Amino acid sequence: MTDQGVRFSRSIIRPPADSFAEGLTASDLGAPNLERARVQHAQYCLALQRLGVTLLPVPPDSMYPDSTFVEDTAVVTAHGAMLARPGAPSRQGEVTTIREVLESQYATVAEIIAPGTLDGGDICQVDGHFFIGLSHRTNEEGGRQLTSWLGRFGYTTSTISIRESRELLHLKSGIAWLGDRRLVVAEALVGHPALRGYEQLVAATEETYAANCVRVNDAVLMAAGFPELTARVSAFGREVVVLDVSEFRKMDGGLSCLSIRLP
Ligand code: CIR
Repeated sequence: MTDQGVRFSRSIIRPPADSFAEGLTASDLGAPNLERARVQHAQYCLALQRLGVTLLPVPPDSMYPDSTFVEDTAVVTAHGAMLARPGAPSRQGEVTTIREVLESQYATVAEIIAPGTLDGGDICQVDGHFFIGLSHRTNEEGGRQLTSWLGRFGYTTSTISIRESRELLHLKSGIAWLGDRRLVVAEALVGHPALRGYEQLVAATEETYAANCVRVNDAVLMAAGFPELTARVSAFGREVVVLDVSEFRKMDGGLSCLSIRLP
């Protein structure tokens, strides 16, 4: 099989909670506007639906300001789902509700256990292989547990440390799988040995944020405001859906973080 990790039928999404602006962020872009964030989130959901994806919505929960960034709470494959164990203590409780949704979709749900930590945003599937980002959220033990679980299904893994990078919170802040052996990568990851053999579309430093794009079925979702990378991805001939996610960026989140995409 080729191009695994680009076809999705369902997606878990969770609208921003009233406490959204109290979430974790290191950005200096100012406070997010909750109403605007909700509108942007609704447009994101509509885009997924238009691409043939059925939404599995989870209600917002103000106890967890970062809970709209659902991607960090799980890793899913065609063979099963694994609950993450987010590296930020304030986010660990988010997995409880996500577990219920995953259990409604999969016969069994595995989980990362302590002392492992792992954020779904650090995991990037490329065909039958997974890049595991070692970050300030995902540790080696979390990576080992995921590797061992994925190995049962014949998937392979390799690790990419982003701990030295100032601009990447998660691995997928700087890499996206477009299918057809093509990756979008941020400058910070260029030359990494794990990426050898792939065609790499490098996002210029000022467009690093747009490297967090998402191939969904026959289209690629991209953040608005990054014309150069958008034009280069469009040149591959797939539909590009440009979405404004400015309010999520203020909270260090991107396009991919807003959904857990299920094959
Ligand atoms: C956090 O710091 O955890 C959130 N404010 C942003 C998470 C973004 N998630 C992602 O990149 N996968």
